[in-house]
Amino acid sequence: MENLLPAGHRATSLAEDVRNGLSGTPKTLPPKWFYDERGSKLFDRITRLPEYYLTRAERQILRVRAPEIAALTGARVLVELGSGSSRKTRMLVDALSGVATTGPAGPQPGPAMDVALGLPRALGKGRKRKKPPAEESPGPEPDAATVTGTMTAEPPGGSGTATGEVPPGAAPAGTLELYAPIDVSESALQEAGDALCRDYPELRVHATVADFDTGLVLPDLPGPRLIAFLGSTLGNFDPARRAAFYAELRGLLRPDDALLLGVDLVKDPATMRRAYNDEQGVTPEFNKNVLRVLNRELGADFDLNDFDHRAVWNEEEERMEMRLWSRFSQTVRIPALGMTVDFGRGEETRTEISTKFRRAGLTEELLAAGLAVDHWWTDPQDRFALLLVTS
Ligand code: AVJ
Repeated sequence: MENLLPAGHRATSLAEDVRNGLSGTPKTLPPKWFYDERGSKLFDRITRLPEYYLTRAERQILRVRAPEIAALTGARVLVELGSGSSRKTRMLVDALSGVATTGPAGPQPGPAMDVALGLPRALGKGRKRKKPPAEESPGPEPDAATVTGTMTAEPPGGSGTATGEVPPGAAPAGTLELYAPIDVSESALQEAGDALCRDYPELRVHATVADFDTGLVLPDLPGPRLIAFLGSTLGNFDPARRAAFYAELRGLLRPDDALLLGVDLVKDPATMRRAYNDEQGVTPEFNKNVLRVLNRELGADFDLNDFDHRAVWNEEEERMEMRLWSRFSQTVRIPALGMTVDFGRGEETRTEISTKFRRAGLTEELLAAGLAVDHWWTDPQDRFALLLVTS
C-alpha cells in the first residue's frame, strides 16, 4: 500500500481543518475525519441499513450495467476514488475480467491468505500472472510500489469467480489488469485490498492512501483507464469544490479514459431524511465519531453525550446536512491546538453535506468543465444514477 500523504500530513491537516472549521460561523468539520477504523465500520453498517437506500440502489444499477460498462470502456485499469470496502467494485471487476456472472463472489475457501497489500516490495515483484495477456503487447512492468496478488495455488472447486484456466476462445479474455483503489482510510483499504487479492489472485492491486485535498494521481499506465467515483461521495463537495474536482479530472483524463460517477438524486424529502436518521441510531454514532477522533488525536475533551445528531434537508441547496447540536452552552478544550471552543446552547456544527443531484444540473456542470455525460442509468425507482462521462 502506497501512502501519498506526506509524513505527518494527517496530523497537520486535521489540526488545520479543526482550527479553521471550529473558529468560523457556522462551525464546520470536514467529513473525511469520520473515517478512522471505527468510522469506516460504522459507515459500512450504514450501507446495510434499511433506510439507507443509496448503496442498494447503486448496486442494482451496477448489477445490470456492469457488462455494458465493461464493453463500452474496455478498461485495463480501474481506479476507484473513495473505494471504502470495495464491495460494489466486484461487479465491475467481474465484468472487466470477462467473468460471466456478476454479483457477490461466493465464498472462496481458497488457500490461507498469503496476500496482503503492504507486502515488502521484493515479495510483490516478479510474480507471474497465471494468464499473461496473449494478444496484447506486453504492458510495462508494474511500478515498484505495485503489489500483485501472489496466490499461486489453484482455488479448489474449479469454478472460481475470476480465474481458472479458461480454454482459449471459450470466454472473453477481459481487459482488466490493475485495480487501483484510493481512499483516506488506511484500514478500509487494507481490508478491501486483502479481500480482493484473495478473491482475484490474478488481479494486480495497487492501493493508495490519499485524500482529495492533496490532488489526484492516476496510474500512468496504458489505458483505457476507468475512474470510478461511486457512492455519491461527490455529494460531499459544494459546487465550487465540484468545479475544482472536474477541472482537475479533465486535466488528467486521456481521450480513451472514462469516469464512472454514482450520484444520489433529489427525491421526496422524507425518504432522504430517513436515510440519515435511521431507527437503529447508527448514523448518529457515525456523526459523533468525528468527536472521538478529535478527542483521540488532538486530546480534545468533547463529551459525546453533550451533542445530538441532526440531519436536515436543505431545500435551497438541495442537500442533506449532518450537524452536531450542542445540548447546552459549553466550552471544549483542544490542547493540541492550544485552543478552547465555545458552543452555544443549540448551536450546530455542520459535519457533512450530501448533495442530491438532478440530471439537467449535473449534466450542465460537467459540460461546463468539458466533460460529457455519455450514459445516464438509474435504478427502477429513479433514486440513484450512474453516469459514464468522457472528456
Ligand atoms: C459516503 C458521503 C456518500 O453522504 O450519504 C452516510 C456518507 N453520511 N450517512 C452520504 C454518509 C451519513 C455518505 N457518503
